[in-house]
Amino acid sequence: MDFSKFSRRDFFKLAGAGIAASTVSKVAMAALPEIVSTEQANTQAPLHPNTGRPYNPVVTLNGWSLPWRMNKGVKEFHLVAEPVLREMAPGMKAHLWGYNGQSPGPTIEVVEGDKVRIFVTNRLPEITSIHWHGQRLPNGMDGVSGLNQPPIPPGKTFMYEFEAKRAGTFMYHPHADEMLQMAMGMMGSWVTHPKNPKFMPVDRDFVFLLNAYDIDPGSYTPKVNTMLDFNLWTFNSRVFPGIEPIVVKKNDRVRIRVGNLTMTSHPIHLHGHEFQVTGTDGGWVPASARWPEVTTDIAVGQMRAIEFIANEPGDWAFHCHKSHHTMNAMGHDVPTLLGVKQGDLMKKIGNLVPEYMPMGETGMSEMTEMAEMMEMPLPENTLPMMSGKAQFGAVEMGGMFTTVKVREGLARNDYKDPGYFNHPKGTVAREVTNDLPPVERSQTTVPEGGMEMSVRKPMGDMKH
Ligand SMILES: [Cu+2]
Repeated sequence: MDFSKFSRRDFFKLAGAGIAASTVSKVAMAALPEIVSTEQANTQAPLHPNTGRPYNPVVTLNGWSLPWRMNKGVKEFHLVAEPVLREMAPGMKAHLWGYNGQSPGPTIEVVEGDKVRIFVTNRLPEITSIHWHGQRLPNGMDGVSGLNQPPIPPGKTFMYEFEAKRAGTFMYHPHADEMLQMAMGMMGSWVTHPKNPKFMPVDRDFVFLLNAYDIDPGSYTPKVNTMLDFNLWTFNSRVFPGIEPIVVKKNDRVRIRVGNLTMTSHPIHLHGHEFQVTGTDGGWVPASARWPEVTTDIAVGQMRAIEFIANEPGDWAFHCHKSHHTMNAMGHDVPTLLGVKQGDLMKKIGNLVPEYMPMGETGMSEMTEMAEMMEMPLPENTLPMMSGKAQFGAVEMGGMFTTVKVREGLARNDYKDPGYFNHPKGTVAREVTNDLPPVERSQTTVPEGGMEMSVRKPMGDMKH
């Protein structure tokens, strides 16, 4: 296993930090799996297993997979619940809670039938627990604090043990002070690979979570009581243009697994290809029960795996189709002034209300330009509402938006951003000019003396 990219902190260092010291004796601490954590927010290379049974690893979008150790046939992981600093896109960082240095926490990958032991150390200022969303397990391992277990107090380490009985896509999240802890970013993906690596094979397998935050412009910490009016709609706690592209080789069979831990549904839409939903919360969908889609709605608490053959080269948009979810923080009380001549009205109001920002006269795109022209300063730690540039100009997106980049001839393990798509000549929409192909005009002519037509009026025989 390649640990070199992670910052390693052994348990004795943690004990030095004061929290773990009270929990278990040094002897017991030394017996726990090493804590591996990262501060990086970019997509890490897949973790190819070199212990345990073989499988084809997933790639976590803007995330990583947690290394484990084998202990007498049991796969042991160590999760640490703790405050983290997450870069949501260059220019904005958030104070979140997560696991092992990041939000979301690392992806946990196991194989169907694996015996799994997960140590959970609580470095939060309050109790927590972990629920293993979607799994078959003993009732006492389900993680609902109060119902299935006592909560994990701050500073303590608990142990979960179960067999990964069913292959599929799962999630993990706290089930103690759940609203607050999930609003703060505590969640992660879990993939149980099939026992037989030849079962439903794909060339590239991606996973990420849909999550959402309410962070006021100019601030760093999410508001935790928000129910619907979130202002940052994220893939794995990242917003466009901070979300990395999903890079695939032409003709690859691609799987993308998505779990939704927000408070609303997200119609996830892929451009340029049709896909099938091959996995749901309950497992794999038999081939005879799948149908083609270009958008699939993922409800709250659901997981979906979609699959397609990436046979159309290009930079294809992949996003939530709720248009507010492809925007970054904006005031929802922005007045609509489409068609209103604003002149220097804005400047005048701006003198009275410094943060006043109406919708533009011809649309919102204008606002981006206006803000740039007037050099309207954004508050500190705040991303533009719509941003991102590509080869043809501003993309004017934010939030839950990225691209699937399909390219010929990539190496099997190459996930690097290949840059912009090089369009074949004549395949880009363009302005109409004089070099249009000649029009074939109809040869029909009107006979001399005009044409006789009979017209039948609807309800013509009614007398008035
Ligand atoms: Cu959405």
